[in-house]
Formats: sequence, C-alpha cells, structure tokens
Amino acid sequence: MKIDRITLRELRMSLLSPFETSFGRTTDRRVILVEVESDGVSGWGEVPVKPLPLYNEEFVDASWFLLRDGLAPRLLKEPVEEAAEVSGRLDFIRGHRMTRAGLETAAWDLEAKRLRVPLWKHIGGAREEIDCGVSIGVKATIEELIEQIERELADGYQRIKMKIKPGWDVDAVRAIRERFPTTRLMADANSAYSLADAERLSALDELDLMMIEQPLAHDDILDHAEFQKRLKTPICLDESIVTARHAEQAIEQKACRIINIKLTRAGGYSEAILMHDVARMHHMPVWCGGMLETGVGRAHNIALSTLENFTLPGDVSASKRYFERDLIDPAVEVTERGTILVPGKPGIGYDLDLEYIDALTVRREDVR
Ligand code: OSB
Ligand code: MG
Repeated sequence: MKIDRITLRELRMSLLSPFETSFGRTTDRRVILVEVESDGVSGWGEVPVKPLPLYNEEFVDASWFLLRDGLAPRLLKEPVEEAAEVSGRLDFIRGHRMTRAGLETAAWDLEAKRLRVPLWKHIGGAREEIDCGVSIGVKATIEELIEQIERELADGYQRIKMKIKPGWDVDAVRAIRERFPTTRLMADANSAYSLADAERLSALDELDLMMIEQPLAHDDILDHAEFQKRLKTPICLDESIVTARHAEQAIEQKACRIINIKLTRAGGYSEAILMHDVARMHHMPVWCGGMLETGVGRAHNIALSTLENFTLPGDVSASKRYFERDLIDPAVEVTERGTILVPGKPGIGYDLDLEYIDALTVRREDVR
C-alpha cells in the first residue's frame, strides 16, 4: 500500500474527573491522533504520552516533533507492503515507542480496512468479548474511594485496581479489602518505591491481592526479582516491559508472574504480539493496560485484548468513565457482566466523529 498522506492532529480533551497516580495528577489530555491515508482509506492511531516525561521518557512536544520531522517522512519515503513492516521501519529511533505506536497502529487499522476485515481478526484474535476491570486513582479520602468502587462494581466491572503511593498504601488497601472482602483487587504503584520499602509493603501479602503492579523503578528488573522472592503476592510489570526481550528477561529472572501489556508502550502491534507470545510460551498470563485513551486508542486496546493469552481482566473500560463525549461512534460500552463486545466492522470497528475531532483540534500538520 502506498501511503499518500499522514495527518497529525493535537486535540485537547478534559477528563470527567482528575486521575491521580504516584507521579502526578491528570485533569485533561493533550491527545495526538495520527491518520495514515492510502487510496482514500484512512487508518487511525493515538499517541497517549503525557505533556511531561513522567510515565516514561516520552512527552507530547517530543512526540509531535519526532512524528513530523522523523517518523512520518521515513514512512512516506518508500512504499510499505504491509503493516507488519512498519515497526521495523521506525526502529531507527531509540525508545519513544508510544510515539511510534501512533503510526504503527494506524497502519494496521488501514490495512484491515483495505482488506475489509475487523482488525482483531486480522491480528489473530480469539475472543468476541473481553473482560474489563477499572483503574482508580488516588483519592482524597477512603470514603471517596469506596464510593467510586461501589459505582464501578454496580456497573459490572470484574476487578478493581487502586493506585498506591507512599502515604496511601497498606492502610488504604486494607480499608478497601475490609469493605470489599471478595472483590478481585490489585494495586499499582507506578514505580513509587524502592527495595527499602519491601518489608513494609509485604504487609500487602495478607490482603489477598491479585497482583501488585510495578512497585519499583521502571528500569530495574533485578530489584523486582529480589522483591518477588520475598513477596507471596504476584508482581505484575508495566513500565519495565518495553520489548518482548524485556518480557523474556523478566520471566527468566522471575521478576514478575504477570505482565501488563500496553499496545503503545510496546510500540504497536508487532512488538505487543511478540510480548504476548513470549508470555504465553512461559504460561504467564497477561492483560491489557490503558493510558486514559480516547476512543481511538481504546478501540485498538480492545482489538489487542482479543488475543488468546489476555486471560485476566484489563484496564480497558467504557468511554463514559473518561469523557463526556468520545471521538468514536458508538462510544465504547460495557455490558452488565463487565465485558466489552468486540465490534464486527472493518479496522478498529468504530466510526470516527470527524466533526467533533475537528472541533477539538488545536494543531494539525499534513505530511506528504
Ligand atoms: O500505570 O497503568 C498505569 C494511566 C496513565 C498512566 C499509567 C497508568 C494509567 C492507568 C489508567 O492505570 C488505565 C486506564 O484507565 O486507561
Ligand atoms: Mg501501571
């Protein structure tokens, strides 16, 4: 397929409620959408990086610059035979995988639309319904957190993830476990701790958590291995697993027992599928993480979640938890049994609300 045009858009979107993690508070998003066009058909991707390098090294202005001046021109230089080539073509850039994923995932959407097949089938997905959990930020009070958990459970969600950070950890999790004795519960620290905290955090072992996500440094697989030795609760890695090779190394080192795969953290489908395959080979379950995506990124996360080894409920949930109005039509909805029914239309399977996208766009660049 010859790519005729790549359009970059930056949109501003406010979140319905602020989302707080150990690295900061998000009240609105600067969203980069990538549109890749060939013969009048468009594929779409989203770059869910933050305005500052807080989750990983990436940030919005760097992504925009890299897409406009480095990545999009490289992709336009020579024809791309298939979407599976795009990842390798963009690999000349070190890191910045979420930025690359904007283009890579758009190319997969485009290819599936040209073939008139749903993207999830095109990548070999094996289920038509995916299990959903929710990720809940740090709250001002335990009461506030309890109220939100009650609402999410009433909506059908199958597991609750709460964010923890120093000052909001063992006691907060204990209070939630006492109030919800049988709920599937887990905690995500986003690298807020070091091995010095391991003994204190081991108190979490009494609270029957499904897993503790990324307690230690983003780049420290060895410390996680040491912590996992002392901890009964499974460690799940998020930030530390950027490539399939990292997944292999973490598994070899016994640094985790579960992996959160984020499609964009991996740089797109090619690497995310490799990660999934590595984990499956080692009988390690995975689930799909989120980055507060709009409907575009969310639709891609749904497609990825249909692969066989995504056996645990992910952080992929309904549009209305994040935005008053989403960029896609219909919005992503969750059934009362806490699942998303995977769409049957070609590509990502949802229509784009182009008028609304235009209305929210604050900058746009066409690269040819
Ligand atoms: O660590 O999983 C994370 C959001 C932004 C950055 C990192 C993370 C998250 C979430 C939210 O947990 C997941 C979602 O609801 O999209
Ligand atoms: Mg996480």
